[in-house]
Amino acid sequence: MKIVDAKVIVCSPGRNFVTLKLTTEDGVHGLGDATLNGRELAVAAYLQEHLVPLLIGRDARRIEDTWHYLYKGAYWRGGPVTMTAIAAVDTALWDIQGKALGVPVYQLLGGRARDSVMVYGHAHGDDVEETVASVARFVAAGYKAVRAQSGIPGLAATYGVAVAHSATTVGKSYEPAVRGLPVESLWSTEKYLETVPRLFARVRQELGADVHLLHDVHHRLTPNEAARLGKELEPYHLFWMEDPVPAESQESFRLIRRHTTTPIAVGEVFSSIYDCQQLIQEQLIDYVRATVVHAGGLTHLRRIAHLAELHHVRTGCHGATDLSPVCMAAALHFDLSVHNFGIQEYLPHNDDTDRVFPHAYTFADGAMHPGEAPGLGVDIDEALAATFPYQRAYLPVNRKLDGTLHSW
Ligand code: EZ4
Ligand code: CO
Repeated sequence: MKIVDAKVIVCSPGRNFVTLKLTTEDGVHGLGDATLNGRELAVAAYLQEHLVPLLIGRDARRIEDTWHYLYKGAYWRGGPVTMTAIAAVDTALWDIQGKALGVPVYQLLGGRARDSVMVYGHAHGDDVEETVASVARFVAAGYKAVRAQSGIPGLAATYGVAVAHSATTVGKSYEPAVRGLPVESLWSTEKYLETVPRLFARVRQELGADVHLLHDVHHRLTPNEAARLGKELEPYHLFWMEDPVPAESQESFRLIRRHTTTPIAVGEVFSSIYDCQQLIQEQLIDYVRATVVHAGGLTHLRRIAHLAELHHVRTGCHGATDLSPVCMAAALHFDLSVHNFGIQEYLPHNDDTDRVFPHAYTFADGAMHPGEAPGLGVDIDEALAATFPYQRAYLPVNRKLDGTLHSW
C-alpha cells in the first residue's frame, strides 16, 4: 500500500491550521494535524521540503518503521517543529490503516477501555463573581469538569479570560486568533496569588463538592510561589493545577511536590518523552498533558502514556482550538483506548473550522466519543479550506508591571 501523494494544506478558518494529507495507491487518504500555533509555516516547510520526498513510495502500513525513520533519520532529534511534523505523518498513517481495515482507530489501539471520554470546558470571567457564574453555566450544560480562570483586579488582561467572545457563552471558544504582531499583556504575581484562592473558595461555596475544578497557571510562577498556591488551594480539592512553572527544569517540581497535595498537570508544550521522563519516573506530577500533534503522534504519545501508567500518572491531553479537529479526533481515539486516561481538554471550534473539517466525534453529558467511522473519522474540505488563506499570527507575550518580559 504505497503512498503516492502527500499534500500540505494551510488554511485559516478563524485561526491557522496546517494539515498533512497522504494518499495511497489504493486511493485511501489519511490526515494528520501539523499545527504549531504562531510558528505554522516552519512545520509546513519542514513537511513540504524535507518529509514529503521521503514519503512518496513508502508502504503506508509501516507506521512504527516510518516513525523511527523520520526521528532517527533526521539525526537532529526532537524539538517542537520536528516532532509536530513527525506527528502529522504518524497520525495520517493511523488514519489510513483504520480506513484500509474498515475500523475506527481506537480499535487498532486495543479497543475501548471506557465508554466515553470525560472532558473539561473553560469557564472565565472578568472578576471572581463572573467566573463563578460562568462555571455554573458549564455545570448546567452537563460538564462534569470545568477549568476556571478569572480576571485579576488591577491587571488589564489575564490569560484565559475572554477577549472576543462573551463570557456567558458555554461551548464557544474564548480563544481568539491573535492576527498581526503579538499582543502584550501585563502580569503581577502578587495580584494573581491574592485572587485565585478567593476564586476557588467562591466556586466551591456556590457549586458544592461534585464538580471537578481545574486551573491553568500557564507557566508564570516560581516553584516556591507555586507551592504556596497549591497549598492555599488544597481545601478546594482541585482536579489539577496546570503548568505551575515552566518545565524546562524538571527537578523544579520536587519543591512544589514537597509542599502540596494539589494535583499537578504539565506538558502541553512537550514534544517528546524526554521532556517528561523525570517528572513521570519521580512521580512529580499527576497528569501529563502532551497530545498527538505536538508529541510525535499516536505512536509516541502511547509510549509516554505507557511510561506514565507505571508511575501512577494519568493523561490529560491538551485540546485548545489551535489544535485542529484532526488532532481532536486522534486524541479521542487515544483517550478512549489508553488505560491511564485522566481527562481531555475540550474547546469547540468555530463553525467555519467545523465545516472545513467535518468530523464524526460527538459531545454529550460532559463527555466525548470519537465515533465509529473507519480511521480517525475526520476529513478536510479542500475547496472550502482554500477560501480561508493563511494569515500571520502570533501568541501574546507577557510583561511584568515594570516592563520585564515574563512567560505568557
Ligand atoms: O495557551 O493552546 O490549556 N490550554 C492552554 C492553551 C494554550 C494554547 C497555546 O497555543 O494553555 O490555551
Ligand atoms: Co494550558
